[in-house]
Amino acid sequence: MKIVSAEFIKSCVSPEQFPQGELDEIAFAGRSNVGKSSLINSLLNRRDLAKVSRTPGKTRAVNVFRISTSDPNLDQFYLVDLPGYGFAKVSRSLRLQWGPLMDGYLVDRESLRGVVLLVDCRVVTEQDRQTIAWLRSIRRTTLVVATKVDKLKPSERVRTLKHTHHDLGLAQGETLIPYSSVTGDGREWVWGALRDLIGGPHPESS
Ligand SMILES: Nc1nc2c(ncn2[C@@H]2O[C@H](COP(=O)(O)OP(=O)(O)OP(=O)(O)O)[C@@H](O)[C@H]2O)c(=O)[nH]1
Ligand SMILES: [Mg+2]
Repeated sequence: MKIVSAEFIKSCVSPEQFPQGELDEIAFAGRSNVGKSSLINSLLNRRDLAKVSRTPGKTRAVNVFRISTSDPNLDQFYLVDLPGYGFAKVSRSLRLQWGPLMDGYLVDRESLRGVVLLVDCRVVTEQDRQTIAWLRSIRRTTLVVATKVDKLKPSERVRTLKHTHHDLGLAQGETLIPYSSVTGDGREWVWGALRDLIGGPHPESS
């Protein structure tokens, strides 16, 4: 599959700014600094389409990208880079702005086909667990991805991922996709899952 085009559409700080919803979309959520923007770039083979930073809290708005591929099942869709959660250094007023925007988006957005929730492969936080539980409660299809697996020694990889899977409270059959934006590990797996979400039956038509 080829990425035919990937372009930044807009940065939204309030719901009226979200695109009309004429295309299916997939959103990327997770703790600040976990690697959401990096994963989007890695999926698209682009170096800095989504802005990456070592300083947590880089992505502060809902950033929308329009993608088209050579895969007829995927065709055109939006990828949405969400601001991270759990970052204490942003001002209180900014945090108050983020919360409702994110909640509203994830609850109400009709064209949203699924959420990719990123967690650090080595560290699970209470907020990660709460976010998974909340996404479940609002019946959002969620794909959980463990990032930065390049930081694991091959000898500890299986054990650490098992531990992370358990810490997140995932059921036995639920997948935790290992990913590295540095090596591209997990890229095909995630694309396969996105293809199923976007190309699969839509809730309103099933
Ligand atoms: N080793 C390694 N580093 C990574 C990986 N993914 C991201 N990083 C690094 O982690 C830092 C944060 O990456 P971002 O992609 O900006 O993280 P983010 O989740 O978008 O962060 P916010 O926008 O602040 O919410 C950067 O220094 C990246 O280079 C990975 O797979 N492996
Ligand atoms: Mg980001």
